[in-house]
Amino acid sequence: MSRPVILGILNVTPDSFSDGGRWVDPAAATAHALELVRQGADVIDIGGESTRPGAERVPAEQELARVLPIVRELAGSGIRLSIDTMNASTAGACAEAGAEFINDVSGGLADPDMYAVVAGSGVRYIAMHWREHSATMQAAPLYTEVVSEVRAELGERIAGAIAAGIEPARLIVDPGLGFSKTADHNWQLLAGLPELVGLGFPVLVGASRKGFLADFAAGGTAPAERDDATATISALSAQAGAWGVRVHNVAATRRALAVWDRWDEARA
Ligand code: PMM
Repeated sequence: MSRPVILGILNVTPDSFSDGGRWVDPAAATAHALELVRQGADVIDIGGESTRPGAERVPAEQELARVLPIVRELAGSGIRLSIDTMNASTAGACAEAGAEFINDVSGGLADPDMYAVVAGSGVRYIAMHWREHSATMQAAPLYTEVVSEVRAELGERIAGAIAAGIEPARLIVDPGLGFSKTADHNWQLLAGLPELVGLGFPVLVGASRKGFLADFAAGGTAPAERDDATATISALSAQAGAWGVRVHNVAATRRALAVWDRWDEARA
């Protein structure tokens, strides 16, 4: 497949910035995941703890109680799953229940047991660039040269993961747009995607509906108004060599990637 993998977002949280509270009921969550797959999602990324700026932490047991029934149900239907968690205990239980990816926004910094659990489970690991927890992460994001610093810090996460026994072929990296970053930092990281691709690992891009896209909203101020801008970024990320995109509106990104794919095919 030449186009990037599409991870469809399913937040089973009461407080995520764009879809908080909508999919808390397991039946509604499962139905939404099936709809995202119908629209073209390759993988469903399930999160049980909000990481929006200012969010407080959720106990790991509560996070697991939110996601595990949905993981079991969807894995039973043969759907490929990613679990958005910073907790090794949640990662381990979900891997056992059939998840294929662990998506750790802290890149292993939040839980010292994460790398060992992933190493032992055989799942793929998405290491996102992160500096601190959501409660304080937007206080004063500081970089001299954001692309080279994010690249170097992701390199450190990769080295730590490999040292803990995770095979390199199982690793994916993510620049962590909006996590301890200003809008300018996000744009510089998008423009610098080829440099991150140059690390030699698949790169995932998570721009969907984030605040830095508010200037390009279709109409009002609701996060969903940023879906056109998100789909545009999906196509540009494909062009820059991204492995995958993590989005709320799968249908819009799927259409944008189909256009990109046709364009790319004509070049071959
Ligand atoms: N962003 C959010 C949550 N999880 N995971 C990865 N790998 N990359 C991201 O950019 C990312 C993430 C925050 O957004 P949400 O509230 O829409 O889930």
